Amino acid sequence: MTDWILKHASNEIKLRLKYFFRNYVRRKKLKIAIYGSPNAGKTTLANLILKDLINQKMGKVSKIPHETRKIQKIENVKMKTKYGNLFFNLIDTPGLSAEVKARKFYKYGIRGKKAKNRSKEAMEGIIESMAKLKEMDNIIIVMDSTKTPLADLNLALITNLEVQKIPFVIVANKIDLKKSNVDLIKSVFPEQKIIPLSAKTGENLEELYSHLIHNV
Ligand SMILES: Nc1nc2c(ncn2[C@@H]2O[C@H](COP(=O)(O)OP(=O)(O)OP(=O)(O)O)[C@@H](O)[C@H]2O)c(=O)[nH]1
Ligand SMILES: [Mg+2]
Repeated sequence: MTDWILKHASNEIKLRLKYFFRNYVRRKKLKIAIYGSPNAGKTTLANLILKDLINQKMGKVSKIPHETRKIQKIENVKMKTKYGNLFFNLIDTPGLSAEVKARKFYKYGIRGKKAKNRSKEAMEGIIESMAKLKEMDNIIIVMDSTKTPLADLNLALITNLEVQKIPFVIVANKIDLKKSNVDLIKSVFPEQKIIPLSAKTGENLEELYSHLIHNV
């Protein structure tokens, strides 16, 4: 029966069945997590999605890196689609970096014990995020399209996801800025699905939704 459906049903029917199965048969909630470099705009994107879908907020946004230092989660986010409702837990994670030196924060006026604590908390959060990667069903990798995508742990993250067979999509964020260079990200990751987007203005959010609807 399942084989017959897979062979003959249209994509629309397959998606309707998938959503029906997810919502009424399978109890486990889908986990969609946002990963990426510090300051890439992960929390801004999470806030945008949550505001749009359920009028909630994920957390604080700041120009100071490592603002998010603990994994944050909003459960039971509902996205209405023409195939049925898509329910998921949205997870925001600390910005990934191989090391977080306390002096990184000096230029933002954070010094001494405060800077040391911030760097310790950030490292703990990064380790926890990497350990939890395997629990996620789908990942949105946010990259700052005004910066080189080769910095930080983007490559390690993508390799890790490929090895663990966890589906992901790359969001090239901050396309509202003049310096944005989405082509650079495309040239570094030619095989990957890349969605240009502005988490600040909401530009192209629909493409991310469409990707999630068809791929989660
Ligand atoms: N112009 C512009 N600024 C953005 C955009 N997205 C985020 N920002 C800014 O980038 C900075 C970092 O945003 P966050 O959402 O805190 O970034 P994050 O990835 O969560 O950072 P960490 O939690 O520190 O890892 C803030 O000053 C945001 O206002 C965008 O699409 N366009
Ligand atoms: Mg954040």
